[in-house]
Amino acid sequence: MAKKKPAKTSASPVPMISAEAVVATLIGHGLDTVYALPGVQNDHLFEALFKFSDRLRTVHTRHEQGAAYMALGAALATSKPQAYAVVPGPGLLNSSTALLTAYSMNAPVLGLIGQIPDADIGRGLGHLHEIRDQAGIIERLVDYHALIRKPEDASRATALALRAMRSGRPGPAVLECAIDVWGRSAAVTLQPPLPVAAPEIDSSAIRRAAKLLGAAKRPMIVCGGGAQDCSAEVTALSAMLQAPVLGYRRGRGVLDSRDPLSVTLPLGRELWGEADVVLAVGTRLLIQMRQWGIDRDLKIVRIDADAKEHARLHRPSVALTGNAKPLLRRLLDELPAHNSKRTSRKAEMAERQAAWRKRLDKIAPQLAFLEAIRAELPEHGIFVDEVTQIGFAARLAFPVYKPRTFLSPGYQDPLGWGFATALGAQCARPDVPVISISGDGGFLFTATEMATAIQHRIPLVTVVFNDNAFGNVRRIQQERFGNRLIASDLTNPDFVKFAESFGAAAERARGPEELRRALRRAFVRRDGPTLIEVPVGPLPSPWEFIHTAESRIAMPALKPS
Ligand SMILES: Cc1ncc(C[n+]2csc(CCOP(=O)(O)OP(=O)(O)O)c2C)c(N)n1
Ligand SMILES: [Mg+2]
Repeated sequence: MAKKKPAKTSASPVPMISAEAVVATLIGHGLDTVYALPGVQNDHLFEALFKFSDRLRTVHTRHEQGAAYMALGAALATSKPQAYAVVPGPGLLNSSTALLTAYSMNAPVLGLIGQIPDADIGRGLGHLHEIRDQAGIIERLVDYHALIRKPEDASRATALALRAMRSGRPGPAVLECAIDVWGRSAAVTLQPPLPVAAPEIDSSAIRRAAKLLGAAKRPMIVCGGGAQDCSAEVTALSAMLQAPVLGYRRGRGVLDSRDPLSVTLPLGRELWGEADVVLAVGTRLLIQMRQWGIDRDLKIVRIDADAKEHARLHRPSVALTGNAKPLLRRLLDELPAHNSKRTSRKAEMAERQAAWRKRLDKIAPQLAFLEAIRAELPEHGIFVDEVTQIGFAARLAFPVYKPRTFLSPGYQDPLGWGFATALGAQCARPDVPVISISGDGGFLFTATEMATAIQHRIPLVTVVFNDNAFGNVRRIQQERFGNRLIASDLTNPDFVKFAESFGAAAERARGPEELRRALRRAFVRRDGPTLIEVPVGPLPSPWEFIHTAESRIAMPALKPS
């Protein structure tokens, strides 16, 4: 999308309604799209969206879940704040899974949620879409929430929400506004973006971290979602320390997979067992600490935007709080003075990677499909993961070359997030191809958003791996519950005909070679969506590579400080 000028921020008050103040403030903060589904409580908001439609695009969806997931996908693909707008009650609840997922992924998504008439909030009169304690429900989902009570407050409330989404630990925020307040007019001063306070960098902690890492014999770096904007810094640190960089799911792509020091599971587990100092960047370290264990020989240097995160499970040797990028830069400046002489580990790592790649042959059918996708998806193309067999394998073995090109849900792992999230990623990044992979189960969660893809000409390529089952559940029932199959077989539509009935391009690909050829055709089609159905049989289990045992002697978790 062409860059548009931000809206002028008025120094002197101008008469406008609350909805106009909110929309103008979004534009003033650089937002260019709102994902939305209208309804009577938000009529004035949509009137304002109409008025500003030359500067803010409204992409309407077929279900509120789709709108919120699209905002999430746009936020993950760009790292910029994104907004969605829905009615109260059912609209809010329909969007709540995506909001929950945005929270668990620290993604800057702003929900604009309607309300019943201002004077009646909390009175239980049974207004259309009224829900008990809507603010209380929202407060359980996001860290920042406000109710706009009058037009004079609307712009500042919006700027405060957008600042909260970028401050400290990033994440979603919600603004509520009542049906009558959206349309109320007053003299409004538009609020320009508010500065985000950065915590001061603790130089002595940086020095301690540099000394620990510099003296380490087997340093290792673990990246989570909080490292996605620090690719250059992590790459430089990895080279300086000859430290392998583990990224699983949210940390993938921070260090290019083509670098032999870039690892995922299960080699990461092996390396965790050998490490003497770990630098953890924007990750909860849950798998490492809970599954792989921690002992006295392992020192941890932790970088996290949230001070509360450091010692939830284990007190680190050095805790650095704040945005990872400036902290890593300071560490890069300090490290050469303390770093040991390092010999290259590239050959050793390449050999170990190859050995693990052989063992991963157990999931060769999934890997063959991933190879076909990687061969056709350009370097900057975005892969959106799902809770499906090909997705589990992708988290382990799909080569990722750039940050923010592998979107994998956080710990919610909500089945059905993929298709709509990918639509949002493609909307926000029309300059690169985006591919969504789903199982037949997950795809049908938001498949009706195919209408959105057609209406807004979103050129997303969607691959549905169809085994006519909640395959993951079915395999567990077969292997661990004596083949007592229940609620895991699925009766599906013809996915090709389904997509075609919306007006999408669609084809069926049998096997990796056909998939590759179908993808080649699909990625050049930029005027609308493509669906490729890939029929598959039962696929081998990836779980032995994910649910692994300890690689260190586990110590009981320390009490949080
Ligand atoms: C919201 C939600 N509901 C249920 C689950 C549990 N679950 C995990 S995988 C799965 C089956 C997935 O089926 P499908 O999308 O067809 O993928 P397959 O395993 O067959 O490849 C289910 C039901 C979940 N992760 N999220
Ligand atoms: Mg399936």
